[in-house]
Amino acid sequence: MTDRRRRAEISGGGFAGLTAAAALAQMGWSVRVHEKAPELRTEGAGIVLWNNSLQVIQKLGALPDLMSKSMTPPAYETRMNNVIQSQETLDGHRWRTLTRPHLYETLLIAAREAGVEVLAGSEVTGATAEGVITFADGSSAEADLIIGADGVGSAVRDSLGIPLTRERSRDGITRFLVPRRKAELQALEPDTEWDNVIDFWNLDPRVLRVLYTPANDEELYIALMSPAADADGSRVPIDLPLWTSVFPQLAPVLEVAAETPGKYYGYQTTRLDYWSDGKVVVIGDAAHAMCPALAQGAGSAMQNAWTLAVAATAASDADLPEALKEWERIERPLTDRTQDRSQWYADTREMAKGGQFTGESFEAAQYNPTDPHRHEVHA
Ligand code: FAD
Ligand code: 3HM
Repeated sequence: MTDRRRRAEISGGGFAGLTAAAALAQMGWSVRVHEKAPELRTEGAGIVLWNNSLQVIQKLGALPDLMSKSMTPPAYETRMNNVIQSQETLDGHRWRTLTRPHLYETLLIAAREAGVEVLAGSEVTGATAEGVITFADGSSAEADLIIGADGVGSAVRDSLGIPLTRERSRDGITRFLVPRRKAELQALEPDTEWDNVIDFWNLDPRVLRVLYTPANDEELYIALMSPAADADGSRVPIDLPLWTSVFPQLAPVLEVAAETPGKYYGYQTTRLDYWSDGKVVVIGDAAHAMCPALAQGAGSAMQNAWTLAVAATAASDADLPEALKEWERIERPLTDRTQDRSQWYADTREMAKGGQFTGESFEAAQYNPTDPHRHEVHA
């Protein structure tokens, strides 16, 4: 029997691509994911997820897997020069901290269980609005829907010539996964709750920040922030004497970070004129790379991957290009606001004041992209 299911080809097997793939396959599509890397694994260290992405993971049936190796810290604490500015418990709100490899595995399993074919070492060179995807080996394929989920340097986006702007920030970050070393930290600073997320800011006399995020019982995610212009602060391997002089209580974990390979990542925001062209649509960092301040890059990617799958499934083949435009019209404003807010935090470093989980800064974190009534206006 011929396969009459609609076919989706996805460029990029990151968080955006795998989420879209799992969702579409569960909704009845035949899906292939092309990942250019020779092996299926993720770079990076830890990640924070909020209600918007956790709702999507739940809908995919992957929540038990995700919960098995993640945690909800007792509070999100912010310090300035080691003085506590706020301790936000976020009671009643959903959030989890975890490692990137664990999120990646969770999504990969969900995608494969839904029947997605994930091809490593398959590089996409571009796509056409009419629905042809091309590969580095010279081959091509036709699809009813093509998704560019191929990150900030998206080949799919660039092959379509979608105009974009790129805004770079003065600060950047180096990320590490290290052992928790909780007993050693506790010995150095007994009154601290070392299960908290602790955002250690120092602005004066020098801008250096450590974001301390426990990811599970064994692993800790630490992100070391400094301006790109600070050669010693942004050096990798890290300048251990410098970092321990400013954060002596973190010495046990900074020592491990100093021996761990890493890469300094400069913050940037990418904004596109439009997200789709004919049968092709871009999602995730390919569409809306953002500063990490609100911890919403992957969250927004997964949220949009889900709503895109719902919108594409509801549309007929003939209506698909228009349905993609309508999806962008409805879903994009929140992502635009999230990008703007994250960029503002990166520019102003206002997060150092703490108390950030309110109002506009908490909007994306509370969003439920799986609620069919989410855009209804209530009188
Ligand atoms: P990517 O993760 O970049 O995946 C793209 C994939 O496509 C890659 O696997 C790549 O190899 C592949 N690819 C590229 N080109 C091709 C091609 N031509 N053909 C085939 N495959 C290709 N987000 C959060 O939600 N919470 C956080 O706590 C958080 N913290 C962050 C901290 C830092 C310091 C940074 C820099 C980002 C953070 N983010 C966070 C953002 C998050 O990492 C990204 O937004 C997210 O990973 C984007 O996912 P993606 O799938 O769109 O892109
Ligand atoms: C989780 C998280 N939050 C904020 C930043 C930042 O401001 O760089 C990075 C993160 O990984």
